[in-house]
Amino acid sequence: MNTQPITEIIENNDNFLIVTHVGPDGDAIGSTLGLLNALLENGKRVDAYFHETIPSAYLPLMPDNFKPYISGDLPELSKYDMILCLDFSSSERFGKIDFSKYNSVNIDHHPDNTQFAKQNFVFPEAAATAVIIYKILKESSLLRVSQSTATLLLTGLITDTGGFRFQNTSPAALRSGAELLEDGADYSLIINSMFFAKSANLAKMEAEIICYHLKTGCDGRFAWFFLSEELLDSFNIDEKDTEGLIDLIRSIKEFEIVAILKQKDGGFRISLRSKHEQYSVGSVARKLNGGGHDLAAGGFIPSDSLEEAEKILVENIADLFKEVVKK
Ligand SMILES: [Mn+2]
Repeated sequence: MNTQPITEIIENNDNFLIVTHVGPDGDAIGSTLGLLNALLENGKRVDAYFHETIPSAYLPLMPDNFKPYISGDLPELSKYDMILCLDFSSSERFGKIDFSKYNSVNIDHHPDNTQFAKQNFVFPEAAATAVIIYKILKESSLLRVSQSTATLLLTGLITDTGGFRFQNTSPAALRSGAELLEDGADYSLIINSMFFAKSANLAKMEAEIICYHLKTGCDGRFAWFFLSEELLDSFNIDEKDTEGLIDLIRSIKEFEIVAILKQKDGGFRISLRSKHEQYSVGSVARKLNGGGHDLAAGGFIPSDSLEEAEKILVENIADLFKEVVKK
C-alpha cells in the first residue's frame, strides 16, 4: 500500500474540501472527520461536506469546534485547490458530479472503485479507508496525529470491521488498531458510542422485526425484511440511526445471506451481507444496479411492488447458492 504520493499531495497543497458518500457509515464519518481534524490541527485550510446530518451515535466522538467546517450545502467545488473523495467507489455514490473535471483525489478501499477522480488511490487490502488516512498522516514528517484524530480514525476501523469481527480483520488492521490506541484513541468512548448506545425504542423495533417482519427463503439459508416508513415511524426511529440493523439478522446462525429492503427513489434499495466468501453478495449487487464487497454490498431494484422486488431478490440469491454448488 503505497500512500506516499497522497502524503505529498496533502503536504504540498492547501485549501481542501473533503467529501464522502451518501448515507455515511462509520468509516465514511471517521475518515472524513479524522482527516479534517488532522488538517485543521496542522494549519491547513479545509472544509468537509456531508449530504445529510451525521447520525446521532457519532456526535459524542466529534470535537466541539467542528461545526463551522462542516457544510450541509455542497460548496462551489472550483474554489478549492484539492478535493479529497473518501470511502466511495463511484461518483454515483456521491450524486452525479464529474470529479475528474476538478483537482480531485479518490482515496478508497472498495475493490470495484471506478477510478472516477483525477488522481485515484484505491487499496482493496485496507480494512477501512480510515486505515489509509492513518498511514498517509503517519508517513508525513509534517502532519501530527492527535488523540482526537486517532479516536475518529479508530472509529472508522472499528465500524468497518464490525468491531474486528468481519473478514477484513487482517493482521495489518489489528496493527493499525494497536497503533491508534498508542496514539491515544479513546477506545471506551468509541465502543460505548458504537455498540452500547442503542435506544430502547430501537431495541423494541428490533424485537418486532424478528417476531413479525422477518422472511426467509432458499431453504432457510437467506433471510430478509422490509424496513418500511410506517415501522420506523411507529417506533419513532430516524432511518439514519439504523446502520447496525443488518447485524441483527446476520448474527443469527441459520442465515448465510441476509438483506434489508427499503423503499426509495421509485424502487427498493437493498443492503446485502454474506457470511461466506464463496457466496459473493457483491456479484448479486452488481446484477442489481449496485456493487460492493463480497461479503457486504448494496443494490437497487426499480419496482413499485414489494412482492416483485422480493421475488427478484430471492431468485438472484437462489442462483448464487446454485452457482456455487455447481463449481
Ligand atoms: Mn469503508
